[in-house]
Amino acid sequence: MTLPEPHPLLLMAVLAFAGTASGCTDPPPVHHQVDIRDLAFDPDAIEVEAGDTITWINHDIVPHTVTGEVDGMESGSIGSGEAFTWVVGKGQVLPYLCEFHPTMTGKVIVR
Ligand SMILES: [Cu+2]
Repeated sequence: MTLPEPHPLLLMAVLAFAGTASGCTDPPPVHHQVDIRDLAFDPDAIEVEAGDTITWINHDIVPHTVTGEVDGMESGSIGSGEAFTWVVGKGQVLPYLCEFHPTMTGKVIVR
């Protein structure tokens, strides 16, 4: 005698439950993107989790920087068409600016 195949819907319910049960583990890191365009960061404020990564892409013809006060949040000059990626550390609100154009400001909000 063979066991009947489990109903596909039942299988999905079991998998969904297993997914909820393991919900206590940290979610996988998310990759975020900030576009630098027309002398501005877009979005200028971004909400992330520690461990996520953020890539700033410079779409302008002039170089920019991403300069913050926390470790490693210093891109140096990002030329036209270039990008800078940073792994989010701990902190609450991480303001940053462009050293070449200090009126260009943004902030990373770590949830
Ligand atoms: Cu700039």
